[in-house]
Amino acid sequence: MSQTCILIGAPVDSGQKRAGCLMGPAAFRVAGLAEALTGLGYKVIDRGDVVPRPHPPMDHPNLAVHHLAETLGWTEALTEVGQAAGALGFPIFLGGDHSLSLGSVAGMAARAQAFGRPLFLLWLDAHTDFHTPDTTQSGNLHGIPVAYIAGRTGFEMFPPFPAPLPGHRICMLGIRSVDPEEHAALIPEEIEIADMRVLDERGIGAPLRDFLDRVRAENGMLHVSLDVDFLDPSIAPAVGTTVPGGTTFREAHLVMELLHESGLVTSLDLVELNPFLDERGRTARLMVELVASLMGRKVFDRPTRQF
Ligand code: B3U
Ligand code: MN
Ligand code: MN
Repeated sequence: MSQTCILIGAPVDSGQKRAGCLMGPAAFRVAGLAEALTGLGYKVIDRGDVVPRPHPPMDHPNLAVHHLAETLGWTEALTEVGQAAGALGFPIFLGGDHSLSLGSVAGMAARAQAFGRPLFLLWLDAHTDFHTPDTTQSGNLHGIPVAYIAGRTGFEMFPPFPAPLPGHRICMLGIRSVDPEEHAALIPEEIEIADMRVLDERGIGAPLRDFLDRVRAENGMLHVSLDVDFLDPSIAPAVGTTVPGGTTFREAHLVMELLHESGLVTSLDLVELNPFLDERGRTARLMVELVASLMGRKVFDRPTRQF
C-alpha cells in the first residue's frame, strides 16, 4: 500500500432526501481519522472538502429523480479530484452519501486506465445500488452508482464512464435489500453477490478470499466502497437507510484485516454516515477503527495466512 493517504472531503447529500450526510467529512475528522493513520506510520494529506461543479437545473423523464444537476456537478468534480489525488497516494473519500461513488470510482477507473491495470470494485453495502435514473422509484441517486460503473445504459447525461467494469471485477458483500428492477438487471450479470445468506452459510472470509485471488491474478487495482449500512444498525446507527441483519463488529474487522493482508487495496470510499443520527459519535468512531484495521492495525503481528 502507498505510504501517503489523501483525505478527500465529499460532503454530498443530494443523492437522498435525509439531511445530514454533508456533515460526514467533519465527523470523520473529529473522530480522529487522520490521527489514526498517522499513528500507523502514514503520511496524511487532507486536501479539504471538494466543491461541486455548478450545473444548470436539469429534468429527467423519470419524475421521481431529484437533484440530477447537483449530482452531475459532484460526479465531475470528484472524478477530477480523485484522479489527481490517485497520482499522489492512496485516496480516501469521506462522504457524503453513496452518489459520491459515481465520481470517486470514475476517477479511480481513469487512474487505473492510465496505469494500464484493471480496476476491481468491492461494494460493502446492504444495497446493490444497481438502479439507473430510469428505474429508480425513490429517485434517490445514491441508488445508482454500481450501474454506472458497470456500464449499464441510461447514463447518457453523465460523463462516459472510463472503461466500465465487467461484472467479474465487481464483488458485493453484505447485501440484504434489493429492489425488483435491480434484481432483474443483476440476474444476467457476472457480478458476485455475497448476500447475507451466503455470508451465513460460508462465513465472510471465504467469498472475500475468492475475490481477492481474482484481483491478484489480474494484477488489479482494488477500490473499496464502504457504506455504513453494511454494518448492523445496532453497532452503526448513524445512517438514513438502516436495514436489520447487517454484518457484525467482528465480521467487519475481519474483512478489513483480510484486505490489508492482501496488499491489493488502492482507494477507499466511506459513505452514508449521517452524524445527525449518531449516538455520541460511536458510528464515526467505529468507521475510523475499521479504516485503521484496513490500513494495518492488528492485535498480533502474525505471518500471512498462518490460520
Ligand atoms: N434501492 C433503494 C434503497 C436504497 C439504495 N441505496 C440506499 N437505499 N441507501 C433505492 O432507493 O434505490
Ligand atoms: Mn450504498
Ligand atoms: Mn446502503
